[in-house]
Amino acid sequence: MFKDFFKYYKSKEPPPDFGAVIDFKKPDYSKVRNILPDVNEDEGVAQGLKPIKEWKIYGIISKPGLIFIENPFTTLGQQYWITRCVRDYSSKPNKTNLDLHNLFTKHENWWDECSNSAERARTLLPKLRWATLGYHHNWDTKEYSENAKDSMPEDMMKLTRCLAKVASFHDFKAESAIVNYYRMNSTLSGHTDHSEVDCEAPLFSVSFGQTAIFLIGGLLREDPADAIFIRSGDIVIMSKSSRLRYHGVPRILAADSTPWESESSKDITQMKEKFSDWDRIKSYICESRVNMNVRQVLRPGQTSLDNNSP
Ligand SMILES: O=C(O)CCC(=O)C(=O)O
Repeated sequence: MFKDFFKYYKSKEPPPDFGAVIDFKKPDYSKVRNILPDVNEDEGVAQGLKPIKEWKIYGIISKPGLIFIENPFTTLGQQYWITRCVRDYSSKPNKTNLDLHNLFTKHENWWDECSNSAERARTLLPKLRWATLGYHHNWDTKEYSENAKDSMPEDMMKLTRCLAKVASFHDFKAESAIVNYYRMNSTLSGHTDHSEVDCEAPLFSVSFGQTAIFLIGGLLREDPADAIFIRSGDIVIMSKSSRLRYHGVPRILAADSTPWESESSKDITQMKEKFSDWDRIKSYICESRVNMNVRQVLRPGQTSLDNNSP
């Protein structure tokens, strides 16, 4: 049962044995296989990605349609996307879990408030749990609506279009995203993502910061699950017969490397010029994980939720 695996990996006392967790840094070819990219040319490659010929792409043999790309981002790319998630995607017009609590005036937002006062940061930083973008996911009804929709960020659309092409999905369009924010004690319980009209289109899950144990089960709660280490920059694509599998995050672990840290002083200068608050964002990510979960909502050619054709 999915929940037994969840409980096992969540447990602090006794701690779990991580020996069975799939680790793409040390691929076990009895369980995983290599996948070749569908496109090789880097023309139009999205912001912050290494040349495609350097990417390592895997599938899990028992989970057809589940694709894993091991961190294809450059150091500057990691810094760029971490900054977008922490500073930008957490603010308006996006919705967050903090909206209901009336914590800010019209002109305030979570990141600015955390940056302005160390005192306020202590209580506010851990409170952000999610932001929704594009078609806003409604957590109660689990339905999207034309009345709760904002534009998607161009950079996120471009990034996922590029990832989709590499994985042979040539007409993917990002129309909705959830950005998940995890602290070291956060979890995300088992669920399936089935609110989209088009559940044939793949779902892209891009993570940065601390490491997660990600559980991927079957189509039913009763099915067993595999555990995977997801590190900063790693991408999971859920497609085809894996699009509707149960999944969740029972545990966050301290990262064993920090691929968002620049080694060259040229990079550090470039980053400081681009993002003046990188030092604060870096402190946040040293004790957090962020995950961009990007979906297509409509069928290809469909222009609105109110119009079901074609
Ligand atoms: O954080 C993750 O890796 C998974 C997030 C997720 O499953 C979701 O947003 O539906």
